[in-house]
Amino acid sequence: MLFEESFTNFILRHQEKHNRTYHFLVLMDALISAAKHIQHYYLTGALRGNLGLVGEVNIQGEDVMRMDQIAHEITIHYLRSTGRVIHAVSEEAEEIIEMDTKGGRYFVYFDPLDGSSNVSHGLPVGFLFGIAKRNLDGPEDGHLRAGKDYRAAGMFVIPTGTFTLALLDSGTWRFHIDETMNFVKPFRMMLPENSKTWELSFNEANRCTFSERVQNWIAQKERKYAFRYLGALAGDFHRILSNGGMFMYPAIVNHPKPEKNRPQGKLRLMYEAAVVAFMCREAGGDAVDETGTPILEIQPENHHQRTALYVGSNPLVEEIAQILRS
Ligand code: FDP
Repeated sequence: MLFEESFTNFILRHQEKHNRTYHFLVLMDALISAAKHIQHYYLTGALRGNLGLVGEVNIQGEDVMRMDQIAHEITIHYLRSTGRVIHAVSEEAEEIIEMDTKGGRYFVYFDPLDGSSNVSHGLPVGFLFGIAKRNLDGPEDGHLRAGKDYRAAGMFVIPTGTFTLALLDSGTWRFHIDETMNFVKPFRMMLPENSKTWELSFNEANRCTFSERVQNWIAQKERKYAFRYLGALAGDFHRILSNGGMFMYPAIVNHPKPEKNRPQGKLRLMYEAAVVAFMCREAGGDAVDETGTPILEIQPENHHQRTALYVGSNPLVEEIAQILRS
């Protein structure tokens, strides 16, 4: 029989190697429990009629709760129970969620169910999270941290049973769920240098709404790379991490209905863009916004701030960044 190294063992070794406490282990255990719980709901959701829209009634005659709301509540439950989280920011909550403001050590920024257009089809969605740490040596310095100050960031692609975690200065690692529902087999992800497998991932339907220079850049590349788009950032970025290339959600600036323009971009900085940017950097890649500014350098001004995003293999991100900066 073949037994693979478990996630718990992997993190334990990591913490011991760096002389760290076990608090982080407790936090990770909570996030993993939340992800498994969400995955369970997701897998059985269609059967129970729970993947529908708010206002619908399921086959048990209960009001349908939106899957993203369920995922949010599950995550809050597990995070709160750790006693290690000061504040959480969730895509599903307008306000910052206060937890253990005295004893907590971590800030957690998360989107518990990303890629909502896939939900009613039962197709892959993401659970993305970034973790920052309280300033333990002095007065607290605020909860809105730039991605460069994250200690870790990760994503579950639900319900595929894959989990990817990046640890500050220690790489990006992928795990798979085994028959006992444990994440196992750490595998270090590095973006492939050979461009043969590279892909571009973006919503082609939006193409003519991008700035002219972005459209021109795409036109130069379209014969070179395959285009792929699942419509869930975690799933699309999962492919880019393995195959290389670039995921982008550019600013919408040329929409035929100007009120539909999104010059700030669509994705959320703290729990979407900075999370994948952090994982990408630890895997040898990079990420920038519409001005060519590194995503990890952007200091958020509010917790639901949006940004445009270009993330992936260095040569492509560098190329587009130069165009965006010019
Ligand atoms: P969604 O709005 O469907 O929840 O920010 C969320 C996100 O999904 C990403 O996961 C995804 O990459 C993108 O937005 C999809 O947006 P489009 O449907 O506009 O392509």
